Amino acid sequence: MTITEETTAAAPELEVGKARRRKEDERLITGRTRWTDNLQLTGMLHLSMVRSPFAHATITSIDVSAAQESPNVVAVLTGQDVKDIQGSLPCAWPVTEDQLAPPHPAIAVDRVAFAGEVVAVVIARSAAAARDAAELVDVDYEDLPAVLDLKAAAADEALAHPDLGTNVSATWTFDSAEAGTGADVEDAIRDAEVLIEREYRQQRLIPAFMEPRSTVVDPTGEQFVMWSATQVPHILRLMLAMTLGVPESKVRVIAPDVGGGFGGKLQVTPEEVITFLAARHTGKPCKWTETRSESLLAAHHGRDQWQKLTLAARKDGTVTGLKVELLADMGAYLGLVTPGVPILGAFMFNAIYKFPAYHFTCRNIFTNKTWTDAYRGAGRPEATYAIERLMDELAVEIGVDPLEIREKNWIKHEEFPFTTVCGLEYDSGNYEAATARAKELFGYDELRREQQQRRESGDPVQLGIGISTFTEMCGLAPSRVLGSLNYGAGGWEHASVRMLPTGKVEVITGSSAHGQGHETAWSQIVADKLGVPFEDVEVLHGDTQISHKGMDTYGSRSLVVGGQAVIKAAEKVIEKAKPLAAHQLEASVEDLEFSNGRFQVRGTDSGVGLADLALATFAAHDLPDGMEPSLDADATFDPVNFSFPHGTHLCAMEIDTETGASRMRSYVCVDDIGTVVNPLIVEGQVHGGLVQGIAQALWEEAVYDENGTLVSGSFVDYTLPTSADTISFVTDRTVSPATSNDLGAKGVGEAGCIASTPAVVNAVVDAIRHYGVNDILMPCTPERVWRAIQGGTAGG
Ligand code: MCN
Repeated sequence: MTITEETTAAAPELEVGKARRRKEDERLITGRTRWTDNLQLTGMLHLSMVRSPFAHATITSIDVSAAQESPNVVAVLTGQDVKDIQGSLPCAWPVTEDQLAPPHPAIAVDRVAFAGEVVAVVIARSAAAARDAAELVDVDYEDLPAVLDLKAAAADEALAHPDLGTNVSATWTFDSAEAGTGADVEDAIRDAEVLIEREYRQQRLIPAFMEPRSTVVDPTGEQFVMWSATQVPHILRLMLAMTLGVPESKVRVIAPDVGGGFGGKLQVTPEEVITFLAARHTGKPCKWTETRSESLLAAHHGRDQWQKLTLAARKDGTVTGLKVELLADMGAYLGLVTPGVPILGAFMFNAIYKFPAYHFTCRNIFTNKTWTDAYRGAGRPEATYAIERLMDELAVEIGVDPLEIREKNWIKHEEFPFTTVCGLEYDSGNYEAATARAKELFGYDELRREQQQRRESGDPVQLGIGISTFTEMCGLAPSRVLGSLNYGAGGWEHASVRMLPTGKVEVITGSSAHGQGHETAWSQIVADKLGVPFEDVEVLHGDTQISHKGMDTYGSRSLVVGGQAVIKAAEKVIEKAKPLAAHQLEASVEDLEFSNGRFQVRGTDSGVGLADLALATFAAHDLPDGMEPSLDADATFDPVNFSFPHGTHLCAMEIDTETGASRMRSYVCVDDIGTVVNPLIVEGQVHGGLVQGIAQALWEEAVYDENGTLVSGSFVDYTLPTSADTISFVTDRTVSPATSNDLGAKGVGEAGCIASTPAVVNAVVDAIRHYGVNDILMPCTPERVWRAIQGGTAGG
């Protein structure tokens, strides 16, 4: 899809639908912005963390004397020094009543549970001095048995936290028969004519955001002011207050421009707490910025699951049930939403299909590795991968085209709204339309013919076609649903819209964009709603003092929840202005209509603009009795449902069977995200998501050695793709409007990432299935593919 500002306005008079270039890009692209690490405050001190090289060890002694005497060092703090004040880092999602969780001190006190855990912090007058002195901190460790392998950990072969007595943090189940949302899966398995049993692995991934984490805390005023490269300034403020016992009113958190997060900055990090403690200890502003190696090692990781799956079906391809047994690697600690990530996936294994029986069990397991938490899609890519891989396997088993098997089982267009076997109500969708369009753009039938020819001629380069007809639940989330899942916070979002005396508009949003372009999209929404020029809208966010309420940005929630809050606030502004307009026009409010920024007396040419009313409100000389002199309004919106974007992704992969090398030949995706506010932003979101999902399929993996050392600790070994590794994607959209917000929009921030991984792996497997291959472990490296061809195994 080629999108330009000029050509794509669906309705040129409206802002929503226009491919506006992002307001924020000029400052971001030219560097004329302030990242946290650019901040220089008078007398500022710098921190360097001393980290454990051991995966599991007792700290027998720490000698900080040499570091303390090093030039320009102000202080060195160990866990012992702060053990009474550092609290335990928060986990906001106890998924079960009896969930086990070890205390999680920001600085380890007497034991470390993963390589990279902070054992001391050096505070110095320069970053270089801090780094040099950190080298001089002398820590003695006594090695403890470390448990690194997820299956070994699940069997308690060694304990990540001996005091807990087990590595199992929690076991969470959902059963459709018990929940009353469907039939009994054991019956479905017993009666199955076809059973597909598979075990898939979700490798460990690293969010690898562009801007490393950075935090500055200034304790010198009336408040502690924290700047942090975070996705969640509001949640961070609350959690800091709760963890450290500081009143919330004494903490202000500012997320300036943030260079990406992908879930990796949805966290209250040890380093943020330590920077806070250091500032409190020294009474001086303190800064910590991580190196890229620290980021890969110690910022939370994502995915890392084993999935055991049993799919029951009839011979005609009708799926009758699915049983999912997960092992999910928590790593060493529970971060903000660690235990909830696999649980989010629980509701998505049925995807777009309407089978009647479903059982899900997840065991959350501790290991001595960096803890896992949200990474783009969080739970939903894992589920989508499993079901979309299984649908291919079922198609092969009964000998039909994989698109046909999907069509047989998916929810038909006329069946919406549809309540799934998990009890979710999908409000809208059209899988037929998206698939038909994708097939056409892809040239599905021709590619299948070519595939056949290559097979028959024994071409060393084989062609595979991969399909992913995905959906996902996003727009986190109705607060009641979050409550029913034990999540510790709501899913609402807050917004304020302020008419300034000059007629310009200030929008304050509780969402906290870190690359998603909310300033532009919110301006488009408000421009339409209030009838003001796009350029006249200023969007403020990411500062708890300015946007005092908010739930921040993750779970592709900002447009469908935060954007809707903005709409509600703008509507309130219009309602507030109406009596003043009536007063000025000497008409009754019932006779007024509002459009294009003006109140008009129906059937006359008498009217007044919102800008004039804003000035009149400011002067307040002649307001109707009882009207407050303000055209500002607040709204807090709690959605009634998630939004359910979907799409059909088709991928063609060429595999050199002699070397195992793969080449992407084409990738087509037709996504349905309801109404689109800004097609250009959406295109960027889809592209970015696709690349991340494809990277999981082909390139990325966090690898530990047998001692628990992160081997893929730099970008040499953690192989992030570059633009040279990807191809031009063909994108298009269908539109089934959502019913849970006025725009009819569905989230898009994670869609590409959720959909693309199974499309690519399905294509790789499809290309070499005739060699007896039915799975390849991700990432499907040339070596794994080659081994699979040789041995017909998953390619180890
Ligand atoms: N949008 C639109 N029309 C729609 C849906 C969305 O125009 N129908 C626009 C929105 O207005 C917004 C953008 O697309 O500008 C993304 O919207 P949304 O789907 O609501 O997602 P969020 O803004 O809540 O962003 C979160 C999402 C997540 S969960 C991850 S992870 C992710 C992602 O966004 N991380 C990102 N995209 C990212 N993009 C960048 N550059 N950096 C990250 O860290």
